[in-house]
Amino acid sequence: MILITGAGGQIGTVLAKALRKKHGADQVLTTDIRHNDLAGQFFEILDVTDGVRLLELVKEYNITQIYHLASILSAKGEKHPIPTWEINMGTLLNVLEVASKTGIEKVFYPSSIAIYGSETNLTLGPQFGAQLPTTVYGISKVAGELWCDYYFKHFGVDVRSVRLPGIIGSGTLPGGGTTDYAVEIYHSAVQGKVFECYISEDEKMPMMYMKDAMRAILQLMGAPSKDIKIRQSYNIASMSFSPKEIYASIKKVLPDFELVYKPDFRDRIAKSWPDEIDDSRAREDWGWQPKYDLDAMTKVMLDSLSKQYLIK
Ligand code: AKB
Repeated sequence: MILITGAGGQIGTVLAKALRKKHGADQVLTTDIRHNDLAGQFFEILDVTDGVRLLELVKEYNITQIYHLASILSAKGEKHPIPTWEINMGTLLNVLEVASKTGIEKVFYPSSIAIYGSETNLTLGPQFGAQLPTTVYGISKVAGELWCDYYFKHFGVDVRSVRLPGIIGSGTLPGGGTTDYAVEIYHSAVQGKVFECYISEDEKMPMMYMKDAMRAILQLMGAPSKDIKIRQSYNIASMSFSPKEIYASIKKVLPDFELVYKPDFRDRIAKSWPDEIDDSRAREDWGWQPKYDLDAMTKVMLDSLSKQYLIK
């Protein structure tokens, strides 16, 4: 059975659905610190900082794979640096420790484009090197990647990871991230509201449509172990755009949509990240290939959200 931590979040809710479809609803145990409507047939409250409880659940449900999504993201992390470090690192170490003690077959760990930092002044983030993050979240992801590699080399834990860009989907809203504007903008557009954008107009960040992100995670986790040659984390890329570009893409469909720029501290975080990342190793090693570009994503996001808001 598969255990997902942080399953009530933006990625967790969609991943739980995808894993249920692939492996069967009775093969997925979702966990989170609070109950969620999309929790599914098997759900347990779990604060992953509690390693004893995690171990109990792994034994009780005969868990063979863990997808560890619970984490505090970049913007929220800057408001609570020490708790963010404790939560992000403590939970990962509990997962890796339990995996090594119980013979879990595979672990998935999402890293992030936040591992890069402004000192490196990058346009294209490379697969290796140049990891000088300026946020606590980014520091925790760099350290987390190294711990994954360590547990693979020293204890044989088959842990796999991708550095996720901003993920955009029409389901559960993201919370506490720097890239969240790229989801919120679509909600404002379909509701006919003026969007206040906290990122400056030309600031590009790497982004990805949720369906592509799901394919990447499932493809990585399904690949033969010998093909996973990088055990820190793989860069995966799809599209990269600025607020001005996503605004223009939405205006092609909704010409009356309006936006005002009010950059805040999140703009500084965005500026510390590269515009794009080099994902050639993921393409070579396990065949990664994105499908959606900005206009294709805009179309599906606007279609899907228009239906959701009509129902509400
Ligand atoms: C964030 O903005 O913090 C996340 C991320 C890029 O990891 N979406």
